[in-house]
Parts: sequence; structure tokens; C-alpha cells
Amino acid sequence: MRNYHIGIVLFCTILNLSAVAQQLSVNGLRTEYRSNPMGIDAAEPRLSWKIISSRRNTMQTAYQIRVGTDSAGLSAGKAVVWDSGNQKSDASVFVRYGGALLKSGTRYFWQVRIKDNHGNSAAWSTVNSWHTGLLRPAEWTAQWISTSSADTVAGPSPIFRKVFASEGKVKSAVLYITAHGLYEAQLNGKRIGNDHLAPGWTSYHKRLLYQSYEVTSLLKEGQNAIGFTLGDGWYRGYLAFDRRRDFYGKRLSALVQLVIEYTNGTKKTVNSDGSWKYNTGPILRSDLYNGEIYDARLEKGDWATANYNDTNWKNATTIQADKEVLESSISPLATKHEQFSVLKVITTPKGETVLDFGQNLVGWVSFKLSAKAGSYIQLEHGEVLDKAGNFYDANLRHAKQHVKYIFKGGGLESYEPHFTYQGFRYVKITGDLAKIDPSSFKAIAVYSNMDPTGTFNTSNPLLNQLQHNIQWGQKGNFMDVPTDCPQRDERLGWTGDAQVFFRTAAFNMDVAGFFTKWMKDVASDQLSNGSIPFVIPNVLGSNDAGSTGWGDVATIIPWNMYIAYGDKEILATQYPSMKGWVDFMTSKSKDDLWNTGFHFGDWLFYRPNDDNDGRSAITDKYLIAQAFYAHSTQLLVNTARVLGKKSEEEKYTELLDRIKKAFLKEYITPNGRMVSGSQTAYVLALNFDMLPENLRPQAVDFLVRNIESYGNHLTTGFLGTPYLCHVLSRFGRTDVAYRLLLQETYPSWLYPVKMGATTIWERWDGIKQDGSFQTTDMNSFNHYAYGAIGDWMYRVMAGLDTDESAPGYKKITVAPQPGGNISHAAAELETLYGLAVSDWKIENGFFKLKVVIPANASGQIRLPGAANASVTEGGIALNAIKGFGKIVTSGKDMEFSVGSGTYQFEYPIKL
Ligand code: RAM
Repeated sequence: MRNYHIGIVLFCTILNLSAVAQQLSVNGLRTEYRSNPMGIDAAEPRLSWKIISSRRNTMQTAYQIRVGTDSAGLSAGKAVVWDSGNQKSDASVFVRYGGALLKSGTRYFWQVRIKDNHGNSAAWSTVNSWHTGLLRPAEWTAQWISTSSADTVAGPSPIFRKVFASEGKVKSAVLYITAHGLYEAQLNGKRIGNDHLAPGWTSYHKRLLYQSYEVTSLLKEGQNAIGFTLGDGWYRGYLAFDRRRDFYGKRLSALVQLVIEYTNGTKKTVNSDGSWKYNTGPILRSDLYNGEIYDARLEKGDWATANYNDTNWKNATTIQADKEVLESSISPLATKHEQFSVLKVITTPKGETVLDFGQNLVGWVSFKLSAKAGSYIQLEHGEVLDKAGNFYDANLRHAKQHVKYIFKGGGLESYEPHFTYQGFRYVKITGDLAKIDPSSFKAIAVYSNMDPTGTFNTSNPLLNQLQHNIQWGQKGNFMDVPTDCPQRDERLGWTGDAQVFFRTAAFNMDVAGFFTKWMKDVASDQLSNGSIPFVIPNVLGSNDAGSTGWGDVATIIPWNMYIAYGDKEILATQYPSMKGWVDFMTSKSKDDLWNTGFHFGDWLFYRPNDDNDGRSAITDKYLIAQAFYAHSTQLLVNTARVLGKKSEEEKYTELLDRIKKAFLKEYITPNGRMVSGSQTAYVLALNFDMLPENLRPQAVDFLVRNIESYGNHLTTGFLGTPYLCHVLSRFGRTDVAYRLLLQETYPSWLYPVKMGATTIWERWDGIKQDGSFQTTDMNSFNHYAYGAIGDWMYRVMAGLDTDESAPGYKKITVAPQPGGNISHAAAELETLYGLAVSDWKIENGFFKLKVVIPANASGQIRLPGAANASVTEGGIALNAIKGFGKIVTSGKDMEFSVGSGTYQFEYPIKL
């Protein structure tokens, strides 16, 4: 009885405590966007946290951060290297570390506590950490090692090993590693980390990233062995479309430094040097485009363990290579994600055996099979079947995407490729296997390890499939750099594609680190005259640069990073690059008109045979150039304002004014018609505010008439498409935007969906209505550019957005625009402040909207068609609830501000 009583008391106490704890707490700690990052090189890392509160209208009023080098000590308030003290501030993202200079190779622990506007104090958060990399090139004591000079041509992947002793109790062991080529490392036979295609892709001679891995748990007392395998990768494998290889060099090499710290304060460093041994192993060939040949008979057993006998191995050669270009990795590398089983095994009309995984994905196939020694299986990867149902890979151009495995025999063999990846849904099997058991194969999706942040959902299954396709286009093409396509002999960081898709990408996943890294690459490959190469890293050449809509990546992505994450630092970092691009356009202009140079124009726009009736979809390339020239200048002006660069803000504002005047003079008649009557021409002019106010309504009419003249079809290409629906909504024609979105016939977003697409296609008609294909020269079935409509679906249809004056969702706008007979749309986004939701449905004549605003953020709500409606929240009349801002009507809608919390609005709908 007594025990029972104590139990109840305890239970109640715990309940009570957790009730208090729930009232206000802090979680989701991040350093430079990441949780517990290893090897960062920021001098003053920026710290962010999320606030959890059970009360509405919660704002942080003060914070205190403490940082120490000992986790346990820190929680006890000891070993503190920096204490921010109590700071009266609502800043909960990007708060800079303000302590003493950080040391290299050191783990810093931190925690935060806060106070809120309701008088609550949160307890200290759990401890998070960051670890600093090798901050100075001189700290790299390791030497670059390679095979002997005779082995510099494409051939078997070399493997390297080194045995070393570790004695004493290890406090921490960190491996710093990078390569010319790709590497996979092991310690005592165990793979280090989950990353693939490391060290990623940068312009290697300018910036080479190294990774830092915590390997303490893999070390053991006594003898240890470390080893790694090298592959050609981007460094010296095939790259781009001219069957070129060895782009960055001919010789594979690696730089490895293992630093072990013992609890007694001593340190031991194991460096790559001439004492390492090397050999070749089972990987006979491995190439990003062409696949892999693996002969299991050549496996070297436990080659990365201490007891392995390496007497026949050769000594590594040390080589001279630059260490000044080393920088710490700041973006997530590629890792394995979803797995797919075989949906069905197809015998095609030609008699081929083909596995269908049901999803066009990027990664590779793993299998577990047995066969006799020397027999083989070959996997050929393709995205689609042809009209007759046969395996099709002609659109891969020269990229083979073949994986060949030669069995060693004697039991079940497990395999997956190493330094290659494939874009595929279908896999044709050839070789010696008599029978195929589908359960032996799995397709594994591989992409940059970005956290999913957004979901979008509607009552319309076709739109849900479109969203699915957009997400898979993103997954497949975010492979360390944003690639245009993941399958043919291209897979390049096309700048135009990346800029059109950025906002959509930032809804679907946390792309902050990914783009911070890639924008540095943009700046480092920018030409000295300010021009931006078509692809980054630039593997095409310095003449392949300067196209409008592509070069504007330099301004568009940094600005939109600022909008999506509230990150001012990216603006400061990229500012010289942004300015360089605008100045380049100015240098190529005459009388403020930029009408020179090569441009891709409105790439892959709809090309109907309609020149004879004068409403062609072609848009003058220089008109486009002038519009983007203005847009980039506008973004530069905005950036100068945010960064407090007054005189530059003024200078570029004046330039912008002149650019717009030149545009009007050259491309618009006094009555407001444009020299190109295409949708893209009107869309760009309206979106970038190129027209004076009085000419805008008429331009919108021209645009709508054009759309209607094509039977409610879009005709836009890469540059017009992202803004098309936004322009229509901005000027009150969301109804037309819905007609376009829901259009199921070609050209439209849903046409590929109706044709069974599971990703976004490069062209509106990659597969034509009669089932035949577009040209083999350029027909990717996994290309994210047209997926840029996702941004409109999140921001307008579901209505979830950030207020640009308080970017990064500090102030959230919720302004859904229902239409198109859709009865439900919902967007959820994990912002830096926490989860934000806009979820509406129309049910029994009522409009029901669920809104979630995270703590320390606020919201501005616009209820569509609610101007004169009696609105309730949680069943209570709106005006009886405290905490909302002034309720105003705006046209047919009702608007007011809210604080953080979860809300359920409801009112009879009259749309
Ligand atoms: C092709 C691709 C790519 C595009 C360039 C201009 O390589 O379609 O996406 O950006 O052309």
C-alpha cells in the first residue's frame, strides 16, 4: 500500500515536472545549420535553436549561451570558454559565438537557456557540440600519397593501408581525409562514415574539401589498421559530353591524417606518407557515367585489418600537391536513402529480362546472389521503356551506366557499386545467371544528405504525384552539386536550372549547407570579368559563360537564401560575386541596353507550328537578357540595403532605373505591346516590374489571352515557367493559374504525370502523345527545372510563405488561394524556428484552415473570401479571442496578425 502511495506521488511529481518543462524548452540546436558538426572552419560559428512552448504568442525575450570544451563540465557550469551572459534579445537563429579564438581540432560543447514574454524561463538545453577542423594549412602534417607513377591511367582502383599502434585510453580520434579522386576509408575493416562520393565535387584546384570523421569507437588498444580505396570520380573520370576525362589531373592520390588524443593528454598522429602500402583490388573500373566492373575473385579479404599480410604490396609514393586549397566540408555529402524492391520482372518483346523498380531514381542496385566463380552478371540501367516495351537507353548518349560483377563463387555474395551512380527505373540483366529472383535486388537512392523540411499535399491525386515527381527530381539531382540530369554524359551544375528551382528546393529539403557550398564554387569559378560559367564547377571552358538567366544564379540564389533562411552572411560572402555579375552585364551593354552575347533564352519552351498566325511562343533573347539584367540589379540593390552599403545601393538604384527605361524604349510600344508577344515576355516584364503601373493591367490581359489562345496551355521554357503562375496570382488571375496547373494535355505539368512519369522531365514532351521519344540528343527524364511550379504550390495554393521584411520565417504569411475545384491543400515546413503549417479544406460549405506558427515567430493571416464572414477560431468567434492583431478587410479577404501557436479557423465560404 505504502509503495503504491509513493508510486502515485512520484508519478504526479513527474507529471508536474514535465508539465513545467513542457511550458518552455529549447531543442533543435544547430551550429552553422548542422547538429553536432565535425570539422567546421567558421571563426565565429553561428548558433541556432528552436523554442518549444505550450502557450500561444510566445517570443523569446532573452537568451544565455555557454560554451565549453568538456561536455559533463559544461552541464555543471564548469570549463566554460564563453558565456554570453543574459542577452535581452529575440534572436534564436544565427547567434555568433563570441568567445576566444577557436583552436583547431577541438570539440566545443554548448547549450542555451532562454526566457520568454510570459515570464517563463527554460532550463538549460541539452548539450550540442561542434568540432573544429584543421584551421591552418600548416597543420596538415600528412603527405599526399599515390601509387607509383606507372599507374596513372584509368585502371583498377588502388587500395592503401597502414598499420599503427595505439596505446592508452583514447579520449578522441578524428580522421581528416581528402583525395584527388574519390575515396572510401576503413579503420580495422569497418567503413568510416556513411558518406559516398567523398570528398564531393568542387573546382578542385581552387577549393578542395576535406572531411573530418569521429572514429574513436573504431580504434582499439594495440595494433590497428587504416585503409582506403580510390576511384576516378569527377577528378579524372569521364566528365561532360565530349568523352573527355582527366579533367583535373591524371593521378589519384589522398591526404590522410588521423589524430588520436589520449585521456592522459598525449596525442598521436598517423599521417599518410611513404610508409603506407598499396595494391589493387577487385574494382577493375569505376566511372561516374559508365558504371563499374568488379571482379570478386580479386578481393583482398581483410586488407584493412592489422593482421593482414601485405608483404607483396608496394610502397606508396609521396607527391607534391597543394594544401593551401583545402577547406573544411560544409555541406552534407551523398548518403544512401530510400530502398526499392523490384516491382516486377519484365520479359520485353525483344526477350530482354528487365527489373522494374517502379520509380525513376538515382543511386545504384545492390544484390545478394550466388553463382560459380568466374561467371558474371551485368546490370544495364535505363529510365524508360520504349513504345514497344523494350529496354531503352539511347537518351544516355555516351554514358553507359553498366555494372558488371564477376563472381568469386562459394556462397552468397553481396555487392553494391562504389565510385559511380546511375539514373534509372529499369535494369536490364545480362550474364550467366539462369534464373532471376527479384528479391535478390534492391535499388538504393543516393543523394546529398539533406533533411526533408517540407510536405505538400492536396485533394487532387495528380497534383500529389506532381509533388512526388518534383521531390524525386530534387533527390536525383542534388548529388553534391545541383545537376541538370543524373543519367546521361552530362550531370553538370547548370546554373540556370539551379536558380529556377532554388525556392522549391528550399521548401522540400534543408538546402542551406548544400547551396552555401555551391555558391562558393560559383564565386570561385566566376571569370575575372565577372561573367558566370554555364556550369559550376566549370568544366566547359571560359567561353561557355555569360548567358542571361544562367549567370543570374549569382544574385538569385544568395538573395533567396536570405529570404528562405534569413541568412545575412551568405549575402555578405557572395556580395562581390553578385556585384561582379551585374558589372559584367553593364560592361557588355550600350546605353544601358544589354543586347550582346550568346544566350540560351527561354530554353526548351513549347515549339508549336504556329508561326503563321503570329502568336509564336518564341521570346526575343535580348528582351530576356534586359529583364534579367534588371532583376539581378534589383537584387543587388536589395542586398546592398540589407548590408548597409548606402552608396552602392544608390548607385545601383540609378542603374536599375536606366535599365528599365532602356527596356521600355527598346521592347515596348508606347501603348504597351511587347516586341515578343509570348507568355514568357509578359511574365518576365510583369514579374520584374519592367512596366510602369499603367501598362500592367493590359499586359496581364495580353498574357491571359495568349494562354487562352493556346487552349489554356503554357508555352514557357526554363526562364518563364517559374514565374508564370506567380505573375497570374499577383495580378488577380489565380483562376488562370489553376487552369494551367490542372491542364492534363501537352504542354503542361500534368501531361508527364498522365504519361506515368515519376520524376520531372527535361522537356514538356520527353515522351510524345504517340509514345515516341524526343530526340536522343537531349531528353532527360529526371530534370528538376520545370518542377519550379512547386514554389507556387507551397506559397500560393497552400499559402505558406515568409514575409520578406522578416525573412527566414521570422514572420510567416499564411494566405491560401483556393481554386480549381480543389477541396484541400496543405503545406508543412520545418523552418529554423520550428514547424509552420498552412492546411486548408473546403467542407460542407465551410472553409477550414489550420495554421501553425512556431514559437519566436509571428504570423500574418489572410483568410480568402472572409471579408464579411463570421469567422471562428477553435469554435470561438474571432473577435472574442485576445492576441490577434487588428482585423482588417482587404478586398474579399480578411487579414490580421497572430503570434505563435496552433489555430483552427472556420467560416462559411463564398469564393
Ligand atoms: C542542357 C540541359 C540543361 C540546360 C542547358 C542549357 O544541357 O537542358 O538543363 O541548362 O542545356
